[in-house]
Amino acid sequence: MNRLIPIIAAAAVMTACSGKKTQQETEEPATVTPAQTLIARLDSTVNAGKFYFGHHDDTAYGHTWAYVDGNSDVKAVTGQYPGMMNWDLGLLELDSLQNLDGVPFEFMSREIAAQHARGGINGISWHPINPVSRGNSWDTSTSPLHGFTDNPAVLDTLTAWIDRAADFIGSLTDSEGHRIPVIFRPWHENSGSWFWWGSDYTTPDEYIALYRLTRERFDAKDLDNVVWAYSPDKDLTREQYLATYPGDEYVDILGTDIYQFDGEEGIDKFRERVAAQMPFVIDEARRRGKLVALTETGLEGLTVPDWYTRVLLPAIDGMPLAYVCVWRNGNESTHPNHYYVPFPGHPAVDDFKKFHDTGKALFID
Ligand code: BMA
Repeated sequence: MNRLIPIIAAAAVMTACSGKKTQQETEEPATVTPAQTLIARLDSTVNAGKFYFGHHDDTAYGHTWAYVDGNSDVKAVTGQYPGMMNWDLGLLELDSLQNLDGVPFEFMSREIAAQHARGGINGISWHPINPVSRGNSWDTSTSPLHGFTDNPAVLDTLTAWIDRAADFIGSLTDSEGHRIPVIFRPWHENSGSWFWWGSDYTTPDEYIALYRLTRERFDAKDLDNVVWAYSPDKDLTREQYLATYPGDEYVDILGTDIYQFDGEEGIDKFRERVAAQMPFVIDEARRRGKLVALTETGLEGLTVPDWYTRVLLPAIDGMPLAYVCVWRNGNESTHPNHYYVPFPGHPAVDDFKKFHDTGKALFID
């Protein structure tokens, strides 16, 4: 990656490029935002040949527990928390106190601060309801985005929801009141057609307008702690990937969600998918001075016990990824097979420890 400009210098260069007075002329220290600090950290991680290992809802609940202070399935197995935790804003748009998976937003704020305090990083995704049908993100019975910029009912609703998301993210502060940087990854997997913002329900221009509206509303509130990720799904050509790209001024991380399916039999397909897509994403990121991430991956139920070292690590070997995030460990009471990291007693424990011990994936105490 050629993003090695020290961040202070980068801030000074940006000031200079914007035609404003330079640091020397004004003798004011250049302001380094929390977002720039996080980007610089991710850069140096990539340059060291490592990536943050991420897990969704890591400290909220695991396979056999929920809301137990300090608990984490990743920690129970490896002794450390994942270097990255992901959280989801779904239902924040309705001012709900809990997200779509029951995680209280107050708990989320505290855990984001705790993860930041221990030196880890946080990501935020968002599964909002369909603004017209009021069904969930997967309700594609109506296509709210068709013509939405000229439809005040939809535009106003989305704008209000985006503002709520911005207010929440802007409220994330550490013990000294400083904003905590987060990776925000709205409108993900848009190349598929399972969400109402998916490709069958929007034109590329409408998708880009939605993503840009989101960023513009955040910027209007002067949020300086957001690193923006773009993450379409698998099986795309470079042209398809770029067709809905919001633009270099809107995006910091070029990502892709690629899961493995079908246990042992699906390994080759997963490898092929990663090998077909990540190289052009990496190439585009390099040319644009952006970071790259495998924004979601995993094998549900870990039916291949050595998946982490036999499949995942070789698939991404040598790729300059800032992070690799796997999805949640649903509770066995409601989601018995919906987990992506092993928990104590699971056959994949030894391999996951090996994955941890390679030192390539960053975990945190
Ligand atoms: C999906 C599943 C769902 C969950 C959703 C949002 O992949 O885990 O059970 O509600 O993500 O977190």
